[in-house]
Amino acid sequence: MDTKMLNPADYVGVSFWIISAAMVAATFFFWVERDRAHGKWKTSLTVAAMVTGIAAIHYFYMREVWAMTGESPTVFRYVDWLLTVPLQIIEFFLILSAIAVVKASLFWRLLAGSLVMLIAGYLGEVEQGSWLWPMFIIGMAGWLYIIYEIFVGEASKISANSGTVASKKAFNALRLIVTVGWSIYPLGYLLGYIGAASPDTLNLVYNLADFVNKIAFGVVIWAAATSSDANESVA
Ligand SMILES: *C/C=C(C)/C=C/C=C(C)/C=C/C1=C(C)CCCC1(C)C
Repeated sequence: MDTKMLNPADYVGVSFWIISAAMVAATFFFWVERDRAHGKWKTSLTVAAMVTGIAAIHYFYMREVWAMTGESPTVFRYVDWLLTVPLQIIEFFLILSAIAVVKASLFWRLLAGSLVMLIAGYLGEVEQGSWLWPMFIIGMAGWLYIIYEIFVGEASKISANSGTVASKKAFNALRLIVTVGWSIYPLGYLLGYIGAASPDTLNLVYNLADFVNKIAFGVVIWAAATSSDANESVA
C-alpha cells in the first residue's frame, strides 16, 4: 500500500506541522491566562483562544492534505479564514467600543469589507487563469476599505477621554496588525500565483501570515488584558 507520511525534507509540510503545534500552545495559553484578566478583557482572551483553536483544527487537516497530495488545501484555508477573520473583527470591535462611541453599523461594514476580501480571494484561487487579477483587485479593495475605516473613518475617532491606557494601546497595535500583518496575505497570493505560480511559496507565506496574525494578534490582547492599567476603569 502506498502510504504517505509527512516527509521531513518537505519544508512546507514541516511549516504546517510547526504552526499546528504553535496554534495549540497559543490556545492553551490564552485560555489559562484568562484567569488573570478582569471584566471585558476575559471575553477578549476567550475570542483570542477561539481564533487559534479553530486555526489549530484546520492546520491539522491542511497538513494532511499537503502531505498526501502536495496540493494547496485551498478550501480548508478559506473555511478557516471565513471563521477566524469575523472573530477578529469582533475582537477589534470589542476593544474599539471600550474606547470610543461607535455604532453597530461599523461592525457590519468591517465584516462586509472582510467578506468581499475573502470571497474574491477564494474565487481567484479556485478559478485561477483570467480570474487571478480581477479577484485580486476586488480583494484588495475590501481590505483597503477596512484600512480606510480604521484610520480615517468612524473607527479612527477615538475619544481622548474614554477608555483605559491598555485599551488604547491594544487598539493601536491591532490596527497595525490589520495593516502591516495582513499585508503578508496578498503578498502570498502574488508570489504564489502571479509569475512563478508556486504552491510551495503560496503555502509557506500563508502559514507565516497565520502565525503572525493569529498568534501575535492574541498576544497583543493578552498583553493589554494582563497589564497593570487594564483594570483602571471599565476596560
Ligand atoms: C486568520 C486569518 C486571517 C487574518 C486572514 C486574512 C486574510 C487576508 C487579509 C487576505 C487578503 C487577500 C487580499 C487582500 C487580496 C486577495 C487575496 C487575499 C484573500 C489573500
